[in-house]
Amino acid sequence: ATTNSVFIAVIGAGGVGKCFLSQLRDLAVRRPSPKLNLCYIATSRKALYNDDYAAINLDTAVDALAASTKTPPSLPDLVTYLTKAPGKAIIVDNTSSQDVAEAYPTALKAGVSVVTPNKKAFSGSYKLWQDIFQASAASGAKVYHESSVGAGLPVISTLKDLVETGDEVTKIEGVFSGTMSFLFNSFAPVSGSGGKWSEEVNKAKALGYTEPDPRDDLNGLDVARKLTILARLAGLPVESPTAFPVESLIPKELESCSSGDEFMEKLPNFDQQMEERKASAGDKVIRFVGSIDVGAKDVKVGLQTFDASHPIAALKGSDNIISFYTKRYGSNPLIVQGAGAGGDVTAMGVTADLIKVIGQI
Ligand code: NHO
Repeated sequence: ATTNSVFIAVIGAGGVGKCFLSQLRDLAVRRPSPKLNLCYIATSRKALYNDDYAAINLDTAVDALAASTKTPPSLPDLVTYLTKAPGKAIIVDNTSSQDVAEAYPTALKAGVSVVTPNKKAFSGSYKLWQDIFQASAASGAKVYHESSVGAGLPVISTLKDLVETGDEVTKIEGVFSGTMSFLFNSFAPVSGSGGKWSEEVNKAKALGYTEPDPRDDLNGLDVARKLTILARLAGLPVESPTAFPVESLIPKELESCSSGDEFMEKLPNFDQQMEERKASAGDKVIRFVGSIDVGAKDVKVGLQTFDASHPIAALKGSDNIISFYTKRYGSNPLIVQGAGAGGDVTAMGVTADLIKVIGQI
């Protein structure tokens, strides 16, 4: 390894992680300098790394990891390992782990940059948020998390640009969940009758749209996390994703299920409840939306009804739509729209963040 190398540690090799690794392999070919050196890769059970930081082959990394007999070191030990690398180091966290998220301040303080689609760090306690950005400002290590909202869509970068250029964001609203978008677009389409609720939930999981546990999507928490992140970037010090009203679509009787699998098994028993909700909208359609009224400091998440002609009703697939109302844009909001979930589009946001970090460290 030479100093003209960037050392990359990938934590998490699931749906998003695998897509990221394949994008990283292509990026390494397109951008030979600095050399992108994958020096560490891990899942929750296994790790693969070389004590001398020799590059792990990007073509075979996933299989080599599966065959590895090493277990992951503790996060502080991983940070120590990375600080001794012969070049700048970047952690790419493709997990949804709270523990990994809580290690960001330690990594950043030590000069290790962080790139991630994991929402936990940015939507957890406000203190963790402050610790992360203070650590980054102190050391100069970078932290980017574009895919924590709207997958690869330019949502966070757009909001940051609006704020940093001195515009005044008054309201942000839209559909922030790829899973919820897919579910309502297929369960309650503008025309036609739509599928069974539980079957559509199964499809969303199989397509890689849901969180590792689909209950995190259906209880509204995933959207609440995204709104927490955007509200904080817009200047509201929201304490946590449970600090404002969030409507859950988990039937009361299933709140006590001990696993995601048990939940999915019992969900079909509640299809009728969802049919009734759909019917209660009459000529309109139901959609799961979120909004942030910056002036009123009001954040909320839940079901609303929309006319068939409304852009929110007309969304397709797993698309997100996010409208930014600002002083400059006046009554016609700046709108970002497109696929909001799935491995490849989420990994794209992670890879784009990685490219930004490489250009800055
Ligand atoms: P997986 O497939 O469960 O993979 C997680 C990996 O992390 C596994 O390899 C696991 O072994 C590893 N892991 C877990 N804990 C670990 C630990 N402590 N140490 C080491 N490894 C550990 O999850 P995904 O689907 O690949 O998701 C990965 C991350 O991307 C999550 O934080 C997720 O929130 C985030 N993300 C995913 C998506 C998506 O489309 N799949 C999106 C954004 C962010 O925009 C998307 C989105 O918001 C999806 C949302 N459900 C929606 O809108 O519907």
